[in-house]
Amino acid sequence: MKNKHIITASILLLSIWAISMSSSCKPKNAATAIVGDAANKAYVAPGKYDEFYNFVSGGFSGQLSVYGLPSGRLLRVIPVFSVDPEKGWGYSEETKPMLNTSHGFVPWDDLHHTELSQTKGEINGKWIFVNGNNTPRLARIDLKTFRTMEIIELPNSGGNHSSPFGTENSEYIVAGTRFSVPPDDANGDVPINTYKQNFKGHISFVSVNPESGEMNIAFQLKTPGVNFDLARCGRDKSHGWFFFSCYNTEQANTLLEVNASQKDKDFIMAVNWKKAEEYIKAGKGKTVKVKYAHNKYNESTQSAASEIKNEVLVLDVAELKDICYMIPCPKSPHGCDVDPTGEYIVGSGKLAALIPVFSFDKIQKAIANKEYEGEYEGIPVIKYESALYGEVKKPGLGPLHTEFDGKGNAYTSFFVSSEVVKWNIKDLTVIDRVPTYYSVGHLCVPGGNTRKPNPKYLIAYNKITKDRYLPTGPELSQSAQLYDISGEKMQMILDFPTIGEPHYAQAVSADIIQNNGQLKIYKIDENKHPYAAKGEAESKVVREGNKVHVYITSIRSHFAPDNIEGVKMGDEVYFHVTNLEQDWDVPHGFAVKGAANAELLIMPGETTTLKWVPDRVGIFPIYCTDFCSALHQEMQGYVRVSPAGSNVPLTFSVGKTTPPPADAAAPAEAAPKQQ
Ligand SMILES: [Cu+2]
Repeated sequence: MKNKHIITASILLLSIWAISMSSSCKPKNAATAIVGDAANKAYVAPGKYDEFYNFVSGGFSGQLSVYGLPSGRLLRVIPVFSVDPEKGWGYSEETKPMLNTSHGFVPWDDLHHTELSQTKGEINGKWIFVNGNNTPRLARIDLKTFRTMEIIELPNSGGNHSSPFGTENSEYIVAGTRFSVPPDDANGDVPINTYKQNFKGHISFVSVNPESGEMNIAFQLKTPGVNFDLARCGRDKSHGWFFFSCYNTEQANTLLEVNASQKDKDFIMAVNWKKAEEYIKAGKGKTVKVKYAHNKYNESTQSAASEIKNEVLVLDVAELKDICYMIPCPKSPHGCDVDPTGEYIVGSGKLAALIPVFSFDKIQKAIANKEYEGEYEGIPVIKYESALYGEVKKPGLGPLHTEFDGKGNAYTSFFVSSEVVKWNIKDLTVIDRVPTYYSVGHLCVPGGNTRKPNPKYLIAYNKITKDRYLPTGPELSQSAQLYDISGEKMQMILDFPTIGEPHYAQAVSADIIQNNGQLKIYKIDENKHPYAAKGEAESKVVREGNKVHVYITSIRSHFAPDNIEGVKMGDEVYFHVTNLEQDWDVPHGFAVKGAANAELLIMPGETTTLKWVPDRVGIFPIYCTDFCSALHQEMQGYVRVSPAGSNVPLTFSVGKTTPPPADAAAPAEAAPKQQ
């Protein structure tokens, strides 16, 4: 049986890899991989800036990290889908709504891919979009502030892997479900083995406002129930199209490692999104009842709000025949990458030993001439040979993902054979190969998925580290490797550890980010936060029932007020901390003993709120957590908590030292009993 042979071959490939990894982890040339002038090439002298920003997905950390290249210096971790006590993300009252979903507060996700916003197929430095692969979400980060500004949940989706990939002017960010599931408006209480009848895929086209960046689910495509893996937009001549890699076209519902590897070929799905837009305009979209959260951070009030939405427009691609076309692609394709000219589409079958390269012109011709080999659930399947430009023969084992240098070369990662292979797109010949340490996933060339790559470096994001760093117990940090690709041959120049598990990452020339209007402070007179105290004179403590609002300011090196009395058991205390500083890089922190959340980190001119419910009577210190001045250690205060029903008046002060009242040492029993 052919299928059986293929499975056996696939398992064999993986076994060979497993044996080679366990018996001789270190390839022979590992020790000598870094040679000659490599150290100089990656060295960025103290005080000098890096040439590129590298935005690296954090995988199961749920966050995005930012590195400088070529130094590999970690510049920032941007919290997105996971709570982050360092910055109070998801802990402050202002940011909690950002993590709201139709399931309620979801404080974690699995962030796989990045998409820098583009204009005319080039990176514009405005925003970076990232995906949440678990509870399907898309996020937008503003590159003026390096902060998450918007998160939108995706209905009708069981995961969100094929995401967030954008069109050439960021008209849309697309998000294809990884797991097909019954649509949200269908009865989902069905036997799992009715996958073929009941499970459907959905791809969301999320529009992006070119001025504000605000996202909106413009429409979804309802597709056959398959797993969508990765995607790329058409470029230049193929602008208007989108290409998605699909696996599990077998529609298996169990043991996918075997059952989703049955077919010799899965598909790349080509989508004519301009055609889909026409259908939407012509009213062919069907409004479907769903439930999803749309969370936005308002920079003026410095607060987020979450809205639950209930409808989405859906186009059924099996009914509207000329939106989608399937292109057979060997086997279980991961990467589906379009070259800078928009003519070549590179498929990367995880279990294949060749790289198919498809031609956009040939695909168009095949559609015009109906060169089909049949249909897949109502979608025409273009003949493999009719779409194929050619195959790169014996490039390596397990191609995963391809980036481009804009000089006619492609760089493909090979997970199984642990290497990066450089090959020529036109003649499909291999030019160079270098080992990775070990088992590389995605690659990144700055601008490598745009019309104009900046091909100085290539970074490999590896899944396995083994012996690269000092041992740290059972878990080793994942590793990235930096290669100089400015010459004919690739040269490894640096290893650097990463946070979480990086999947896709992107890099951009530093001047594009530096010159995008970077924000240095929030102007205090533009602060529209409802609980801001824009000067110490506005600081106060106000009781509303059992809610105590503390309008507290911070400036080097004290809080105002710093003595608060009259809080009682049963109160909810809200510390609204306004940082009065108006200098770059002078945040203050805020923490209170026993708070069941995190600290706050408040930027100059910003107001942020910490909720605290005291659990006992006593004196509670508050202090600044971010070393802000020589007298930072003195930046502290006290809150007195009295029993419920106590008659201690609500008072607040700073700098006031009154003589001790006569009852200062009054025994506890003099106060009303604690309840
Ligand atoms: Cu401070």
